[in-house]
Amino acid sequence: MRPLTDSPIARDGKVLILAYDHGLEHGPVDFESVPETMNPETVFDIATHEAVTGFAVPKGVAEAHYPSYEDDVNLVAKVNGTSNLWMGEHDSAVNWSVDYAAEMGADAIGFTLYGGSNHEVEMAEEFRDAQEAARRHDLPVVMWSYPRGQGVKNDTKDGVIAYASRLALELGADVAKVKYPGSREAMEWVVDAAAPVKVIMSGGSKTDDLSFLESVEAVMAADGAGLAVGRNVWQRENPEPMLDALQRVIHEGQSAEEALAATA
Ligand code: FBP
Repeated sequence: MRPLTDSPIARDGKVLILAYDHGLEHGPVDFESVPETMNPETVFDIATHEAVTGFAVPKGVAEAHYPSYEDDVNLVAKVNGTSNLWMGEHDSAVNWSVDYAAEMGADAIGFTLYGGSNHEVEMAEEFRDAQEAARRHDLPVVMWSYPRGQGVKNDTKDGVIAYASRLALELGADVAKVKYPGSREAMEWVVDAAAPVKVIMSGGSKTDDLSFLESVEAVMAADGAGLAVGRNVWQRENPEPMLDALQRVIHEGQSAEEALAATA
């Protein structure tokens, strides 16, 4: 494991990654509610908010826009990803080498692993190559650890999510990004299962301000390290108040209600 103390993707041990790989993973439909977000520059601008410690994008988006933002955002190179058009068993193509991501100036790499998929074995082997290359470049590794596929009956069950965070530890990630298991108590198990790997919550589809911030508060109370979020930030007409609130909950330890009251 690589301690994150000298990595810009963590601040005082807390992580807030803004994710923008949705054009690849879900397609342009995710940009319909706020059409300006189709333009990656709109979301790069959002990622310059002080609360954000890392910005996760696929290679093509980074090649086109990161050079203009390299002083303002910390790049998390999302090195694998697959479209929603693919209907087979869950899998993800490695479409960005770690060497090239490092050359481009990446501060960390992101890698999806679908534990439980019929492709888990080959994905774990691809993760090995990416993780070892990241070590050679001294880059931390964030695992999007999402159990899915024929081996997984219920991917929202706390035991399955604890297994997901544990896979990140066992395979050599530095940060495990997992789905929220629904309560602080369940999240404690998920965090304990991966220690000392840092565990962060994956944002999910857009919800109302309070319930979203309450889940982030529960993650922090469970000793989680923070959040990786996409739609719950940039699908808001004005994402700034939400990022202000996340700054308060993640970096300043406020409750969801305090943070919302302060940003109202
Ligand atoms: P969200 O906060 O919008 O859920 O983004 C986090 C993320 O992991 C993205 O990096 C990725 O594109 C998406 O979720 C995957 O979502 P899904 O659960 O539909 O595969």
